[in-house]
Amino acid sequence: LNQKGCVVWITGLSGSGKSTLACSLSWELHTRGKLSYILDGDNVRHGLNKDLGFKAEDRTENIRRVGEVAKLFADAGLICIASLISPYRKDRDACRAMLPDAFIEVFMNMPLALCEERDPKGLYKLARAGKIKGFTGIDDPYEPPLNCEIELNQKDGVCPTPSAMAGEVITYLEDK
Ligand code: GGZ
Repeated sequence: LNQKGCVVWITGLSGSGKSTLACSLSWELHTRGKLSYILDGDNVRHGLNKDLGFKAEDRTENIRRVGEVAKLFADAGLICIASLISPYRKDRDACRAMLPDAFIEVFMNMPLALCEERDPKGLYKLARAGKIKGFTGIDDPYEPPLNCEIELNQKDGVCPTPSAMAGEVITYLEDK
């Protein structure tokens, strides 16, 4: 493999575009001959982490396990793309500590109002109606990164396209 393993950790609210960015990034890497693998919170929760819910300890354990698996992929030389809300700073930092120099934190800094308007699965609506308790951004906290490698946000109220955002990540990886 002509690549060095690493973890691209995408954090942000539900509906902020993490999974879309992960797919776009994986595709762009593929076209450049780079091998990547996506660990998506929503998918991993159907298998490896199906015993976990959304209370704080469960989210922490969810992040810890995905961090460990991501490290294995990175050790194998892949670019592992982890896309999870990962709302708690200490949990993300613990994953970073496992991978010194090979952890790239990407913050999808999209306004709650935008995520809520997109509401692809109708979960915000349910959370506002009190039918889901402890929903991130509504009645559960999201702690933004303080020192992330890449922050993606809207420009003049417009969200960049997934491929433009993937391009920003790739430029960072190439510079490294
Ligand atoms: C946040 C929730 C919740 C609660 C269900 N809070 O946008 P989605 O739907 O497809 O992805 C979200 C997913 C979050 O899983 P993660 O593993 O990324 O979360 S964490 O990092 O916090 O462990 C959302 C859905 O599950 N979902 N209930 N209460 N998101």
